[in-house]
Amino acid sequence: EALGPQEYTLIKMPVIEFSSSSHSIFEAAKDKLNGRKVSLVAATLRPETMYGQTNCFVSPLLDYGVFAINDQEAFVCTHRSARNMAFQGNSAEKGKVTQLLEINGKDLVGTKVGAPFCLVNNGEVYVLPMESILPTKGTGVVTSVPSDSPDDYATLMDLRKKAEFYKIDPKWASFDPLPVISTPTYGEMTAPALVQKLKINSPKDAKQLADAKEIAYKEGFYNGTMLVGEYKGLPVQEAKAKVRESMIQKGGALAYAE
Ligand code: A2H
Repeated sequence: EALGPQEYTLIKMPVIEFSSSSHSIFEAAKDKLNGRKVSLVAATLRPETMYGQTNCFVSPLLDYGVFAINDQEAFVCTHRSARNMAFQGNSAEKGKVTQLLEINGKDLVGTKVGAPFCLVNNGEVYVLPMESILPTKGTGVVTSVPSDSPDDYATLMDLRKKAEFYKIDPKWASFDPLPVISTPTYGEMTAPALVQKLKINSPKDAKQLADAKEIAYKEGFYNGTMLVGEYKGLPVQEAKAKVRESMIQKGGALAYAE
């Protein structure tokens, strides 16, 4: 665990089409939303991997709020993170949190969102369930990059295997990992290589996944080279801050610390 504040990047994923259950919930709250554009916001430590997003995750075990950010926009995230954002300059009045409605993660599953910078399926991906999401960090929304995150890869493969059990449409989990970063030891698919090497069979293999996560993070950051995007060919160490800055500049991302 880091001792100082963690510098996250919030990735803003505007809703393109609500799942049928969230559609009814948002329809019923039309007056409160008052025309605001709704986005899911995910906290990431690896903004340079966003080119390879294949989906987005929420926890079916958590309740989320829909918070008014201003007159035009509303964010879907945990109350805790909305409060943090309000103290970090993302609200009209410092510290003021305006919750418009509440929605369970389960109801968001199947929603189609736009993932800025994502090179998969023209930047349109689906919300899927991830039970290991903690309520105590980030926004409770996670962007999924199975090429570089062992947790994301293991969860995506499990969802594909048990689509019926998880009550998901197989189409939502159908986008394959995309090479984003090349590392000398693991090639162009660091997370799948580590999941195989450490014999990880499911998202419940917590110990091996923690090890894989640590290795993937270090390998990607210290030895990785960008394969795609604006900073293709650059070492990840140099590209990371530049990608982040560019994403923030273009309005698809926000700085966030906790
Ligand atoms: B990362 P740290 Cl490609 N619960 O983003 C569980 N995990 C969460 C979370 C929550 N509430 N909020 C964020 N996260 C994930 C990309 C990524 C991430 C890659 C590789 C590794 C990686 C795509 N998913 O994280 O405990 C988010 O996933 C491994 C460090 O605060 C976020 O960055 O250090 C990371 O965990 C934050 O974890």
